[in-house]
Amino acid sequence: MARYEEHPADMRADYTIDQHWDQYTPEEHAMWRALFERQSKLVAGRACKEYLDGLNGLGITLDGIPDFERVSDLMEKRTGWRLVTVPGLIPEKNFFEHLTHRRFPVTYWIRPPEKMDYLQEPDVFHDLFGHVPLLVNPIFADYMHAFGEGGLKALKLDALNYLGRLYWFTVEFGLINTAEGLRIYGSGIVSSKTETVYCLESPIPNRIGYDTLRIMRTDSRIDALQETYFVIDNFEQLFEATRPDFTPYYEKLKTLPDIPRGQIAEGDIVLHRGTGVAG
Ligand code: HBI
Ligand code: FE
Repeated sequence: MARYEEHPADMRADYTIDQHWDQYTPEEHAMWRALFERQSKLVAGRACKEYLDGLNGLGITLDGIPDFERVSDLMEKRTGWRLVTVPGLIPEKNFFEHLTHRRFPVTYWIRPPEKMDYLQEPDVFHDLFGHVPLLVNPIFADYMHAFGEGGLKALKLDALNYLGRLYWFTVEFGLINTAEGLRIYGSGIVSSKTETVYCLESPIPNRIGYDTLRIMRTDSRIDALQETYFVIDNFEQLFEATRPDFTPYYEKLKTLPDIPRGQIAEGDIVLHRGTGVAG
């Protein structure tokens, strides 16, 4: 994308830049439409109701890459959240600081065609289609705000690895039990073609009941389908679980070994014992 690379000096001290919505090319809008068309079909019947409700009514549509200011105006009315534009992954401290001010950082660039099915770093589709819809659910919006506060505390306690896992196994790869069956709320899943189906239908991964301490001990990989998913019963459970100060958790965790990715541990609430990673 020309504009940010042409003007890196545009980046402000808080790592934000301007979106320059009018400078997206027809090819970039076409990539958005291809991703939106494919993913919105896949999440129907698989993503939770709260996510699907959020996806409608925010100006995140098939038309093309949305204007972040327009989406922000609609979000702000609902839960006080706005979007800020960033060039990509930003330092943890700045990321968490934005969350504490109900600002969600969204990458401005979109993936190239050769990376349509998978990319490591979040692009505008992952952030907007994946993260933003749940930010208009009041409880999840409060969870994300609390996460920012918790993140800044974890940085001070040198416990970011533990908190990062909680973010990974809830915000990015979380599942939720509903009356209609298991559903998705994790952003990394809903923005991924393969994982949207795999996480619910494959016998390979473990599916374990939510447990904060257990999650913070669980090793994960960022470049493969998850081998373990954690399941909540509702968003209140998630918000309540993250109310307490985690300092005592971090102390206890220092005495406990990590739990390998695909392993079932003692005390797990096993909802599905995976057949183990293929191959
Ligand atoms: N930066 N732009 C951006 N988006 C993220 O999701 C993000 C980040 N920096 C750090 C970070 N996430 C992680 O530390 C959190 O997932 C915990
Ligand atoms: Fe993400």
